[in-house]
Amino acid sequence: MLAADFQEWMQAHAARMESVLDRVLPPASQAPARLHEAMRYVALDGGKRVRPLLAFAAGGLTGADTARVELAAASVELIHVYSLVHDDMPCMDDDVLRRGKPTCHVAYDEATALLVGDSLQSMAFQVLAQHRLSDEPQQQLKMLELLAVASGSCGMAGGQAIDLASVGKELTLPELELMHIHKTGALIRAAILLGALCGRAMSTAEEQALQHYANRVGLAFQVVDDILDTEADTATLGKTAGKDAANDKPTYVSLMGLEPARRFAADLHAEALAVLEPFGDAALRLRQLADFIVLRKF
Ligand code: GRG
Repeated sequence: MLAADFQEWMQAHAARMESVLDRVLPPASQAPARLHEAMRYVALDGGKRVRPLLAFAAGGLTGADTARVELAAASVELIHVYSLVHDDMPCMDDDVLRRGKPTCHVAYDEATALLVGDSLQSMAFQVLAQHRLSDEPQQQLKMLELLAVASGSCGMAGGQAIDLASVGKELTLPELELMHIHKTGALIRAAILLGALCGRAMSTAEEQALQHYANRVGLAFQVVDDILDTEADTATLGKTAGKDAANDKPTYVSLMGLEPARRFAADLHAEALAVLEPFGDAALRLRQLADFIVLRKF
């Protein structure tokens, strides 16, 4: 059971993300209108906003100005939405439903979906570069580099390549973990680090602890995603359930079985909470987000 004040915090920050995205995305009336309308269709009014919430919580840890964190958080969400749009395309996962709505290439067309993803990706870096997000220019450059590495071939796009190559194959657990550390984990880690980097400089020990937390919640997110894919229904998920098995994709559930996968998620959760101990009360929201990631039903 999530605390009422945490639920309020999540709603308030998700609403804040919505208004920042609304502000940074070009209006649907601006030419090329169809492309801008489609970008707004996929980015607004949907999703759990887990990555932005993690960025806000990590920013809280370093006393960051929320007006800065919201832009860093938006840049990560823009990359995430681009990845969903491309992932749903016929050349990849070929899906028709995302966030409870027809996918971009279904609502528009394939060429538009490709351009929507490209444009959202560029916009993410535009947002990071256009505004002052840290008092230290070097720190801001580090943020740009972090997001670029996390989304590129050594991060999310690389993880997607491993994923596409693994269809119908037997992977070992370490191979599956490597895939997810890239595909899902890299962007979750970037969200947490970008949020924190908007604030005061961290000690090496603090940064290591935060990275450790990020790695554990990133993996827990994926294990739970695999469990939900087998257990939840399409209406609850807002995306097609049972896709992994239908596509013969290796998952934590297919490799370990349902109960061991649940125990693995619980172990990752416990480890994520343990590494936050030195931060004390300042890490409350990060702790609650770890709970949410593991307990969520969608
Ligand atoms: C196309 C370069 C490229 C990468 C795609 C992240 C990804 C790689 C594809 C998304 C497909 C997918 C189902 C991945 C597994 C876990 C995941 C990232 C789920 C979607 O994230 P949520 O649950 O989605 O945070 P919402 O809609 O809530 O934001």
